[in-house]
Amino acid sequence: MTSFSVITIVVLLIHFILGLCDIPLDTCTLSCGNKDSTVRDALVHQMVGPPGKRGPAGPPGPPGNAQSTCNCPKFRELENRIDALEKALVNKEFGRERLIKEGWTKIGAHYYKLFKTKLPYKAAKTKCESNGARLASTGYRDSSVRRDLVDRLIKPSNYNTWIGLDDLENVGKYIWSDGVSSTSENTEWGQNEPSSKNERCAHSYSLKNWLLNDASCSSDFYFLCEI
Ligand SMILES: [Ca+2]
Repeated sequence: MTSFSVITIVVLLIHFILGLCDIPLDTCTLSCGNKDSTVRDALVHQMVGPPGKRGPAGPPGPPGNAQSTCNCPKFRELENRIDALEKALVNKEFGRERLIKEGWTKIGAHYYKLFKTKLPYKAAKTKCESNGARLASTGYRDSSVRRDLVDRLIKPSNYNTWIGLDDLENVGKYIWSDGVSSTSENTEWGQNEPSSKNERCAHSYSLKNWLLNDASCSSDFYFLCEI
């Protein structure tokens, strides 16, 4: 075959292919810029027909990697904190019921119990601590709470009552039993009190309208505990 014949056949084939570019097909619009592939696709489409329906779902895949129920440290930390709060709440509720059953009274933010047992200051302090409490101090500095304590607990007993205030560590430097230093603003002494370096423990004094007096720590008085 001569080269002329070959060229002629190629030209005819190109014309034939170019002619297919204009064949309308339902699944594609032929583009002459992508002639070869679109012609091939069109021919395949006509020979094979349209795609069939989607087949049924395949079998389930293999199980994923086994891991703990929580793989998030922050979430675990929050879980632990919530558990701790729940336990604290239950303990607080239980503690409140126990205190009320044992005769403690809620005044202000704390619970109080007047022990009508006459003891010296240090023994009274120890007795409060054995009950998980301290001699009254934090609430006693609050004038409103103090008025309630005197009116509801101390005055009805009509007897001198130790509270938590002494200068046993340093003479003249009174410290409340919760560790707060006494000042003229947070301590309401009776008139002319404190009166003696030998009187180093404070009590609610019946003879001075239940204001504070420094007395000998060996005196036997009732005592007021605070939780
Ligand atoms: Ca005194």
